[in-house]
Amino acid sequence: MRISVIIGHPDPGSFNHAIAEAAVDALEKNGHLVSYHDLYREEFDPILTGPEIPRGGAVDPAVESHCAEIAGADGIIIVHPNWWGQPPAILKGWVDRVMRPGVAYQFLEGDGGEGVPVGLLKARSALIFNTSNTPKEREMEAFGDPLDGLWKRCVFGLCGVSEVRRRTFSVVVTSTPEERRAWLVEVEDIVGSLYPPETGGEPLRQPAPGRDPPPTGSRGVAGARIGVVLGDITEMEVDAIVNAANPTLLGGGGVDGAIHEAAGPRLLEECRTLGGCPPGEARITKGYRLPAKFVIHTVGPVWHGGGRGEDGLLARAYSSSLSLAAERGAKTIAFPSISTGAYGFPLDRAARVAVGEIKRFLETNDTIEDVTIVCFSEKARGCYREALEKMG
Ligand code: AR6
Repeated sequence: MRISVIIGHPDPGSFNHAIAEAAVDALEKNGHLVSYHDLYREEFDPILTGPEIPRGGAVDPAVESHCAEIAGADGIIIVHPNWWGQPPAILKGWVDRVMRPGVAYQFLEGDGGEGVPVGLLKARSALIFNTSNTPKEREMEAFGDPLDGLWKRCVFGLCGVSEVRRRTFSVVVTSTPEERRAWLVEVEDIVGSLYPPETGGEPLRQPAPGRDPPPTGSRGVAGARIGVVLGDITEMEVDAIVNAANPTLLGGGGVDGAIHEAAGPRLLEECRTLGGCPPGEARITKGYRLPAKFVIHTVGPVWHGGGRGEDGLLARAYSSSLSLAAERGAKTIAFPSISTGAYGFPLDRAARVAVGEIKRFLETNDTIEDVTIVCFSEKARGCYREALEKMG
């Protein structure tokens, strides 16, 4: 399952972060694909602007990326402290901007917004972890636990998530290390019971079984320099690997999360200096702990049905990455299947766009000797092989 974990706490050493990390560990142990967002670390902008409000309004790419991830998540975990009976403003702003009409809910035909909306989130369950310095009895007596209604009814109930569990750990400020350790074990247990081990589905880690033999049939010179493998891109021994990032360039789930995890924290430090990247463009960093010398971060389009220039943007994500690789003298480069995970681009169409664009680039460029498309599932490998056979 794809699980989004969203944390809103300003201190990276906080107990909230320990909770989020324990949740991520439990999810990964059970084979789930985690999309992790530390909103303060990402410097998420919580301010919803006027033009953004209506359905179809102007949404900035960083928010659009969050929208795509949350719409595609099978489960959602939120971690935050109880401040004034509310989440920190940054998290409230995330709800304002990401739980949009058309993404998280919609009104029925003929309803101008006064009726009861229909929830659109795919996730069937959500889990909220809170920390508090108010004892439980006083919270109930004096304040009525406003966070419970906020998350269960106002947010997730309205957006169609039927099962919402919540656990508050209190009082954190006076807790002992033993208590906190026990709480973290409880976090793992709760997460494990709601999101048990994956059976079947797309495996997360697969051995790279080597390159497929070149497809048969007549192939041009450019096609001969393109290969398709099944494997994990973080293990590729090439000059540059490409990351399917989001416009913040500050990490995320899917292949982005895997690359940051394998490269280590210095990759994120360098990414912070880049100031983001719009869809269709690319930026380059060092590879740090990866076997690859460089990481090229590109941002593919979020799929909206094909009528919003998605093909063109996807093609540009490939060509921008290849140009940057060639500028830096990289001779071998590996791509993941950009936009086909959280961003929802149909696989067979993405494969045709990718192979077509890579081929076009190689026809006029001699620096790059070899391009490998690294697929994470048999299904993806089949689509890229087919595109290569038809176009190579
Ligand atoms: N190696 C190769 N391919 C992988 C790996 C891996 N280690 N892990 C996943 N894939 P996605 P997108 C495949 O969602 O659709 C991120 O959170 C995966 O099976 O990673 O471009 C970013 O921060 C799928 O086929 O990228 C953005 O917010 C493909 O990589 C957002 O997701 C791409 O899936 C970008 O979405």
